[in-house]
Amino acid sequence: MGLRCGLIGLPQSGKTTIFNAITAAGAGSYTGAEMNRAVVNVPDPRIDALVGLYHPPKVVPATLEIVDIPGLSAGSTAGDGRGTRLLGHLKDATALLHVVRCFADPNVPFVHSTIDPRRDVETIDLEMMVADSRTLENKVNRLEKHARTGDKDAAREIATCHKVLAALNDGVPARRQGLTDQELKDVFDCNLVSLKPVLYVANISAPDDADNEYVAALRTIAATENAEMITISGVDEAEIAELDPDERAEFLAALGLAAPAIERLIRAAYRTLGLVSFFTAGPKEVHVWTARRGDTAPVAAGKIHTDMEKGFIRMEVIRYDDLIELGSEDAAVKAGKRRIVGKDYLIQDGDVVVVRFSPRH
Ligand SMILES: Nc1nc2c(ncn2[C@@H]2O[C@H](COP(=O)(O)OP(=O)(O)OP(=O)(O)O)[C@@H](O)[C@H]2O)c(=O)[nH]1
Ligand SMILES: [Mg+2]
Repeated sequence: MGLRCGLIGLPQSGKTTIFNAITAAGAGSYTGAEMNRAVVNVPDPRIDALVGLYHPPKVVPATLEIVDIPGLSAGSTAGDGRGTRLLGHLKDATALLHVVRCFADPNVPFVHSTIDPRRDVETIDLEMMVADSRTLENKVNRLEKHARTGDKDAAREIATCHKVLAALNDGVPARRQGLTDQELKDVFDCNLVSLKPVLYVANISAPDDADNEYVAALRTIAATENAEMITISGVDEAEIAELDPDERAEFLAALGLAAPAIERLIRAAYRTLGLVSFFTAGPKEVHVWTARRGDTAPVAAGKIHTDMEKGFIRMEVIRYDDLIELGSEDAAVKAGKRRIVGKDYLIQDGDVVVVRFSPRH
């Protein structure tokens, strides 16, 4: 399961600059008139340590797909506006990275003469809600004839659509409507953009500007909706991404940054989405897998192969820290650090696992 993030924000907020910083200007990226798309490996220092133990010929990191669309402006989703089409590129995104301009630089044009994160966030939310309203209305129109012939499911889905529509009209994005599991299922096929979890990205001019008043305003917005916010200096990070690894570490240190934007962003995105990484590791391959926090062992095993979920027998788990500290699987087993767990075990970030399953289940 690759993570897919869509960059969203006003024009000239710094999305493409951040896209370039994250994707190191293009490795495997596709650049079109209407969007940029790239797949990057998720950096994880634990991979190197595991490779150091097993020296496998193959290493498979987790991936992040990132999509960058041009900025939306107020009114751009009205009618069959361009904004609607642009948002269509984000339909399959798992999460949105909402880039908000938090730097005041008169030399960089902007749609407004002032910097105001609240106004900007509300503008983008509104565009998403307008687009979602139309999607829901279309669904209602489509289902009405079924409901008239007594289709109970159709009637329930219509009722849910009306409920979500009413809240959108009141200015509440779908992600903040507290929808029940059934309601989420009812609107699942709509791929509502305002339902997607948001990670706010404050684009600042320099890392030491991370405490400016705009960042503070955005942090408040993020806090009220229980979302995360990170600061990224788009221009600096784009420069960092172009350096070779040695120089990169030096440059980061000089800027007072602990990790490049991609690492901070990924960690925040994983927290936002409740994702954890677990590993399979051996002489043939080190492989990073992504599961949801709270997934049981069989569900996590199913990320590796559906047969492993269906025929799940047990999982053997060594914590990454124990494995590295003790230096080998054998040593970990001798130290009693390998646990045999069953169907109820909840997968943890950093588990190194072997799945035992019956293939002909
Ligand atoms: N001073 C300063 N300028 C920045 C920063 N980030 C981006 N810019 C500049 O802002 C301008 C717009 O940046 P883009 O990354 O193209 O913005 P965008 O959000 O992709 O814009 P659209 O694609 O038009 O929606 C460019 O000239 C960037 O060099 C920053 O952190 N500080
Ligand atoms: Mg752009």
